[in-house]
Amino acid sequence: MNRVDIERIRRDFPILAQKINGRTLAYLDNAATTQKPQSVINAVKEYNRRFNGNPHRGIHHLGVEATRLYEAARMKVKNFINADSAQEIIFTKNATEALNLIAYAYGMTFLEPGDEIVITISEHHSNLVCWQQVAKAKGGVLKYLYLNDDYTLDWEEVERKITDQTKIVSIAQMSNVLGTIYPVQEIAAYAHTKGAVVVVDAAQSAAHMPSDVQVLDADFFVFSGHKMLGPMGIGVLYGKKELLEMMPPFLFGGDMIEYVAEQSASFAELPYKFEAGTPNVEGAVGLAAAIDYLNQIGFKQIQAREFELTRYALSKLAELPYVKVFGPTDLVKRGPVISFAVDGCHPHDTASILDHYGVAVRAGHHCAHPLMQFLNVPATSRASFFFYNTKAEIDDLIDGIKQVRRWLGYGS
Ligand code: C6P
Repeated sequence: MNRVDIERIRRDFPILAQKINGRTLAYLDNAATTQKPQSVINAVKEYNRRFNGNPHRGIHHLGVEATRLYEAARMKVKNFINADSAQEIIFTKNATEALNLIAYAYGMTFLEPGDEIVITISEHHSNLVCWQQVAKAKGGVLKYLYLNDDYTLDWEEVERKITDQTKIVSIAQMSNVLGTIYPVQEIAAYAHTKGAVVVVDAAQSAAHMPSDVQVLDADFFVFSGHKMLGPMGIGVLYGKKELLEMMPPFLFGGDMIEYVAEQSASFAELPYKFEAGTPNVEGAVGLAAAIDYLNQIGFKQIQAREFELTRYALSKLAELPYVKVFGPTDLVKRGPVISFAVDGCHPHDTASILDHYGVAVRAGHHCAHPLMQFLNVPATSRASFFFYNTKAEIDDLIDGIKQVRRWLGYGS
């Protein structure tokens, strides 16, 4: 991607051109949520202007159009992750709801006392607390894969923790704190030899690398639209058909039933069995437009650009002796998420002073308390990039960090 390309791309994202505190925004909080291109904004607007209706119910024109667009979005998601069938694509509110759906409908149904669930110590609370609940309710055991000093996973740890007792392995493909990319394909292959099902939390990875659920052999795969250029309030649960068919519904109500009698009900076929109530059609339409945009740029370009931005940021941060980075230095093992600490500065002070300079980063525990305990820090600051970011924005981050030190009374 050359300079002309990136300028053209940035023009697609109107929000990036604005000034914050008198300075051009450097939006480096893409792991929290990504910005939307004009095509996504337009798709949602157009849907509401011309096509809004309640899908799967209306005989009238708008109901039919809403159904057509909603199902077209499902097909687009199916192709995006190379699922075998659109029946395996369930729309949810977000990755969190998708993980809860698996925990309730699969975990609470099929786990037995003594069964084990394995996750990594870096999991987001959305992929952690629900498994704690399942383990508690069913008398199971929640086990953690701990990390090496370089913030990656040791294969011996995988072999030690995933055993014949393991029934569920649930792992983020990319850590939202460390940026570590975990070898989920290899872990899935190993977990399957032990008879476990494998859940891949792709909330952080879906926008940054190609997804192929068949190559990964993931049993479940979840992500959120808003972290991949789409709207908030729409997410995806992929599940292998035979597993989804075994599972009871998670929510009950309209659209998920086949027939209801006074004392009993039968349930709709997949995917509708898991989509109770009026769905977020405008969200699905926006997500479809986001997938079009990502495909048009292509993951080859996205990955090459993010690799270069991450390499540049890590090398610049390494020049600051008072900055510690939490995450792999090996660029092949990580994505564009960099957590760091500035010596002598609380992460919240760092983030709010950076905001003063127009640099948006996140600070806090990043919904990963057990990881913070493992790292022995209360919180970190975090910069996260997307293909529309520039080296100039990373320079703003570095200059901003130098200002943070000055504001807090350090020479440099
Ligand atoms: N992480 C972050 O700033 P939702 O909120 O459902 O869209 O995504 C939940 C989630 C699940 N797994 C991972 C790995 C995540 O990073 C997230 C969301 C955001 O890191 C918000 S806390």
